[in-house]
Amino acid sequence: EIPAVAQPLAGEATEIASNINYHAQYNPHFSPFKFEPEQAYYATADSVRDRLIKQWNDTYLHYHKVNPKQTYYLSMEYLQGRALTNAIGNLDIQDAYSDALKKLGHELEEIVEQEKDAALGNGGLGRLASCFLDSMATLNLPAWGYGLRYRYGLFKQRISKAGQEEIAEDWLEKFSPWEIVRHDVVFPVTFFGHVEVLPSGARKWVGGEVIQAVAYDVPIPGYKTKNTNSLRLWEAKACAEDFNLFQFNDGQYESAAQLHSRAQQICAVLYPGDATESGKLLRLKQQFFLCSASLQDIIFRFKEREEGNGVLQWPKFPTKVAVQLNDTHPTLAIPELMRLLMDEEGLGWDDAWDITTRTIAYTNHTVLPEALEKWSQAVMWKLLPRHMEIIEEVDKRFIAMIQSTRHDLESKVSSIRILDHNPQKPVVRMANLCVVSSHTVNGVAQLHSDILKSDLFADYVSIWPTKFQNKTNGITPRRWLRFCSPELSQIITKWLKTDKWVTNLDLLTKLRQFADNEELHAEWESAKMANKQRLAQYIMQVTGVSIDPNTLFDIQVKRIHEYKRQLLNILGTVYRYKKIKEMSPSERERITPRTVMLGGKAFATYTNAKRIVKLVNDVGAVVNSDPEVNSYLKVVFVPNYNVSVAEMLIPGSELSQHISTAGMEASGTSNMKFALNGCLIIGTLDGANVEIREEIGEDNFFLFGASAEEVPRLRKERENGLFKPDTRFEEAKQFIRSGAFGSYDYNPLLESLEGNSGYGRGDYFLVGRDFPSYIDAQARVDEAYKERKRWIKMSILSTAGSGKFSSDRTISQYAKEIWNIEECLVP
Ligand code: DL6
Repeated sequence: EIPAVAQPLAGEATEIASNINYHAQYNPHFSPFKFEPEQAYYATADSVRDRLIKQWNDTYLHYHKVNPKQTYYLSMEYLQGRALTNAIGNLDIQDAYSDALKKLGHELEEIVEQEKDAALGNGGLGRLASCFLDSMATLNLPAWGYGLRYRYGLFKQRISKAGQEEIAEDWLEKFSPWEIVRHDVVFPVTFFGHVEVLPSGARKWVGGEVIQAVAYDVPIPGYKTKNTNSLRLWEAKACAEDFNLFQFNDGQYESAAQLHSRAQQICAVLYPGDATESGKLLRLKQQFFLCSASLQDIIFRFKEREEGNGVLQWPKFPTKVAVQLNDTHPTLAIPELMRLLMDEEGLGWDDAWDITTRTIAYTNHTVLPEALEKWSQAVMWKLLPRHMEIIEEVDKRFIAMIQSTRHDLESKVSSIRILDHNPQKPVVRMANLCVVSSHTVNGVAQLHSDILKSDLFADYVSIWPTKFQNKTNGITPRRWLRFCSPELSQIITKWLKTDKWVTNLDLLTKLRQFADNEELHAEWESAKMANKQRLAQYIMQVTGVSIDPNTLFDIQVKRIHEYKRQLLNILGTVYRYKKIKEMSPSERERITPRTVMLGGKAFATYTNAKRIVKLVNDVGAVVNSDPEVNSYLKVVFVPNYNVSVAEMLIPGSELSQHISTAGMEASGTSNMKFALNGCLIIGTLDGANVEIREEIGEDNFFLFGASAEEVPRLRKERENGLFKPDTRFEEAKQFIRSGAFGSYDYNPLLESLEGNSGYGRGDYFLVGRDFPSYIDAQARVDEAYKERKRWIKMSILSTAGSGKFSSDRTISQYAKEIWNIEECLVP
């Protein structure tokens, strides 16, 4: 029952309590006679949302009045996680809400757990987009996100005897209190059809299937500021006229609602499987749906804000609009902007091209060939005939430019042009289209940006030397320290005598002067221990495994992929287990006890990744029930890794593994979250690891493995039969093959690490090559952990050196160096 809030309660908390109470009574979704945690969550969220909506409206009106240049971030993915803690934290009303809920008989910590994660993304790329939104609002930048409102986000992972099972994640099962449906913001998006030539000679895309894009707005509050930006997610819907009442009444139910069901498919799932032709077509439809709806909306807003300034000046468009493509997924924004400007607004090619190329910028997030999108020309002609005409023209003009100005590159034309006319499989290379059509191209860590310039995009660099930039990724310090580890945050604030570090993360360097202070050491250790205990409870709850907070907590959590080398971790753990078994009791006395935790989702059709998940679980089952070993080593697979689980794991970590084959991880962002939380890193010189090590000092980083420069040579040597595996590596594989971890056939997985070359063989990711140096680095970790003072000092220095990795820094750089936008503070 809802307690009456009529008693004399003091101050803000009283008002909030009665507001929550009001929402509990009047929320039509729930019975007004119940006030269980779920109802309390929805009522609290509705109450917080009221405040957000006020700020969000004020922000919209202010931007409308000032009419500044505004950025639009186009991304197929956002990994928002939960919103409640973040919203009340950013609004700085945490204590008042906590008190109010107490008065109503609930604990805030318990209430926030009711919220389902909004997981509209796969991994780092989507979470980066969400961190960027937080920083854009915090920095008072006029900047919006655009995405899709997937009905089912990233799948829920369940672990059974067979390994990973995927279950649809119904984040909208009840409803999300954080979105505001905008029935007044709807745009038609066309697919298929054909191109007609009008009497004027102009070309027009006609016919086809028209689906409505309806806006759902998610308010994005900045930290301690009134500015509240938008994340606009598009939902697909068919019109009432498209429902064939005649057919329905005739009993033809499916064909009567055909377009409705086709519309529903578009936003049904994040990343539909694309092994089939229909799957590919659906994914392409999703991409175009995002691009077309967003650009129509952007153009509408541009016109609305320019109204009253006389004749519309189209060349002004790039001075009012910046569009950032988050990887190649929204590439179709390029031909769609061209089409809208030419076919709908009547501009000529040259003007439209000038506007497009001054508006659009592209971020590359991977050098992995399989992740560089290439779309079948045939599918594109069918779905988007007018866009293919435009892409052909861009390609033709690019080639003509090369032929007339760059004879030295003529032999390269076939590889740098946009269309690949390979008769077996003619495709459109989306990354090439992005590079040719964007004013700026950036990588996401210095090493990655250097590789883009020296390798993937080298020929373009010689054409446009100033087009390429680096913007090292960052993470929001609000979610990833201030809110997920309040204990550590309090200590930092106490020692720095200010909480300004939350928006000026460079201030953390001041912790260095206290790195040897015993009082700080004691406080630091006790905060870490509290986080470890909380994590141990969570692990017990979700896996039933009891872990000891006095052991070294060693964590690797990220998408499961062979290049990220979870296999290196588990082989190292298998080797450790075998060695412990062989030790005498007195030798065991010297062991540093460890709890190894791995977590992450494997793409549903990625067989080797799923085998890795199974292996970790099988190893865990044996090790954890071995009484000889389990006080020295435990192995846990943390199921269903997502943003909320990360918020639990990262503060409780002491060592984390970022061990990809050098040159393959564009940046990584969880490495930054761990370091910020005082966790030490064992890692390769890859992605942002390089810069993290520079910032926190090489003595505080456990480095191992080949460098990116060495990797091509090592692969060649291996192909030539010149690689001799270390006996320890052979021993670990042999132990698995012996059946020590069950009878599942791990041969196909282990064979991928053997032989000299071939598909799925030849150890492309150099696990065997890096294994010995990995084992040696782990031995250094064991020794360092025994020296408590040294370890705590390293931990403090990790946090102290993490200032650079705030997404506030990254976004300030995008704003100044790519978007040319400025703060627009809501008064
Ligand atoms: O830039 C965000 C994130 C990086 O931190 C990761 O290193 C990178 O793998 C990821 N890239 C992608 C793109 N597709 N793939 N693979 O997710 O971006």
